[in-house]
Amino acid sequence: MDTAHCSEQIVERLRAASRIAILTGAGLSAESGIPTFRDAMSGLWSKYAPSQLATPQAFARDPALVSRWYDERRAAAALCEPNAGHAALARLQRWALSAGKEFTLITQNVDGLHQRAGSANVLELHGSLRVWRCLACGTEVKPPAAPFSSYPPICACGGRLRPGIVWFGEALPPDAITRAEAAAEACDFFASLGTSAVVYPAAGLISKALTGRAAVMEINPEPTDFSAAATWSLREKTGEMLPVLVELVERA
Ligand code: BV8
Ligand code: ZN
Repeated sequence: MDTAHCSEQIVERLRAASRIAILTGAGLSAESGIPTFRDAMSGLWSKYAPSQLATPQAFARDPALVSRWYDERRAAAALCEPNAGHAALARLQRWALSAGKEFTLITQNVDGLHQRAGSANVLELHGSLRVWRCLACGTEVKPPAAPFSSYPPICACGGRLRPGIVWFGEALPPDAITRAEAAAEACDFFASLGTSAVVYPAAGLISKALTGRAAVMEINPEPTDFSAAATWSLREKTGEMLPVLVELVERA
């Protein structure tokens, strides 16, 4: 089905929806210059795959290396700007709430760009680069934009700081995943945006939406395991497609 024909149907379903749930992945931030998880890494990190570094075992084995990787990603994200896709989702949330609809934005991303674009109440399933936690006293630290001076960074109590990130093998924040699953089950419009949909339990949200009564829209230049089951699967970039859809929704 061509994108123009889909767009009319999508806008119609969005305007008729009562409960909207959106899941985003690294593809949303790709047009802001933040590499996705499957992009090859460069420089010091070129010999690693993200999944090798994004584990408690990697941090235990080499806390300086892993905390440097996260701190460099944090500093890099702070220098990036939200793109038109982030801005469109913030506009869509304002439109939905003003029309008396429920709107839940769920992200797998840890870069904070949705919040910087103006989205509110973002459910961060995999934590945030901007939050670090002390292994000794549990204090949560939101460090200034400048990189840490040494790795692994140390808490005021002398304890070691770890990134406030959900690593592979770790449980997701109970409140975030519980609210995300409830939204995916209850919604009548679900969008899967810029995600390869291979990481669980986040990808399971798409299944929950499909099992319910939701119309499901996917936007991704590449197909995923859910493309065939989606109501609409658009081979587009989110930074290009989302502004078009939100413009049509607001105008209709
Ligand atoms: C857990 C933080 C249990 C780190 C991340 C079934 C059930 C439960 C668990 C599992 C399960 N099966 C397997 C597991 C284990 C595992 C898992 O899912 N493994 C996968 C690899 C098979 N899951 C876990 O370990 C989870 N924990 O279940 O714990 C438990 C329970 C109780 C008690 C103890 C334990 C934890 C998962 C979270 C891991 N942390 N992130 C960090 O950032 O460093 S996941 C990380 O990878 C990202 O956050 C992201 O979620 C994921 C990558 O996915 P994407 O965001 O989709 O990014 P990706 O690069 O893959 O794809 C980008 C897409 O964008 C592409 O499709 C591309 O085509 C597209 N794109 C590119 N440009 C654009 C675009 N799209 C649109 N526009 C563009 N311009
Ligand atoms: Zn401490």
